[in-house]
Amino acid sequence: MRTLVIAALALAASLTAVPLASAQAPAAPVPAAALPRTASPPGAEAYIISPKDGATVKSPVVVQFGLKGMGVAPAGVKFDNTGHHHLLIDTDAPADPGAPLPATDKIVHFGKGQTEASVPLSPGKHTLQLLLGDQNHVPHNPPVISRKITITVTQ
Ligand SMILES: [Cu+2]
Repeated sequence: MRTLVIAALALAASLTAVPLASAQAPAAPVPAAALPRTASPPGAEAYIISPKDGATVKSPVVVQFGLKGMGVAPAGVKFDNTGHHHLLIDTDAPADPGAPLPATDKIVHFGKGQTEASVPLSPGKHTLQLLLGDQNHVPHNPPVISRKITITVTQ
């Protein structure tokens, strides 16, 4: 999978040709209400590679994040057509798509640009869904969100 992610990032980089200077984080925090939404390119898609929908797995669950048509970049880095993953655990995406995603037990940020996580889950059924966020943790417009999967965790 690493190869795919690198390829996607390289593709995004080659398509956009943004000068490196624009990759710097903003100097000061921007009030949430003033955060502009970042456009996602047509056809961009987030998906959970593993586990499969309906799978029965043991905790901790290794979740692999897939992304098509965009690249992965760490939080705080502004670069066209990139974002970082958020894993929604047993929850829906927040109703306001223009607000930065909170960090909670159910909304886990992967701000270093991780594409895989080991997630401890209690026994029973759980839902997992990926939602990409921009450098400010705000979902793109339109949102790049995966299908929600349901898994069963056993002891
Ligand atoms: Cu985030």
